[in-house]
Amino acid sequence: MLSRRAFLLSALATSTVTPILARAQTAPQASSGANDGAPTVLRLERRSIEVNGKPATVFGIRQPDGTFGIRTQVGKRFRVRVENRIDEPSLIHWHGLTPPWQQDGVPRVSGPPIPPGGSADYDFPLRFGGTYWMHSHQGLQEQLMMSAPLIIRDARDRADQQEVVVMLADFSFKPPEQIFEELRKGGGMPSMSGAAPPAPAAAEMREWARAGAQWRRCRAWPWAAWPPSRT
Ligand SMILES: [Cu+2]
Repeated sequence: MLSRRAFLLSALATSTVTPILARAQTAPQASSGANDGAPTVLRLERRSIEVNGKPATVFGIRQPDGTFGIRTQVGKRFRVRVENRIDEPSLIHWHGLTPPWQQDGVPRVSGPPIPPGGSADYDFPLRFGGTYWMHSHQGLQEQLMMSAPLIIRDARDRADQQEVVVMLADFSFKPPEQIFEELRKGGGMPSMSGAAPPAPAAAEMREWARAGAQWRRCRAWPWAAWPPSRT
């Protein structure tokens, strides 16, 4: 049994899973992304997708025009307003960016979550380019796809090349709370003999749960080490 992290990494490495969230655009698009004028609005909302012919309701982070996430560039400010349009609190972490800690989007560390119907404003300089992502740090919302691309272009990008952003996510019709509870109880895959020692991945997941699963996993991504210092 693979841990979620291992699955994600293997999916990224082999691309053997079907991308269920993909957008393709030709770079660059001057009208998209954060800017120095009015804030870019990101709406946290529920949306419907289809997986293997069956409908499912998941979360999404989209601009009012339907754009998933943000594309912007080094040198601009990350001026964003997050509107919570779901019926539960949420807070979005800008994975890979280096905001002031109060804008880092970790509930009860950076600040309180955004209540249903509320909003939060973000404003900080973008110093590094990269292919990042944004995701909820509230409960198990990220497991229900409360995530989106976060693309910061820099001078090395070439405007004459097509840019395609593909974001992969694993999905289950089983509610994430149920999956988490099964992992917490030691529900590894039973062995052929029936002795059912816990699989290493399940043991690893339980360890993460004890230590704060989301934060640990978030920090474990390789690009979390870049840039090397935080402001
Ligand atoms: Cu993260």
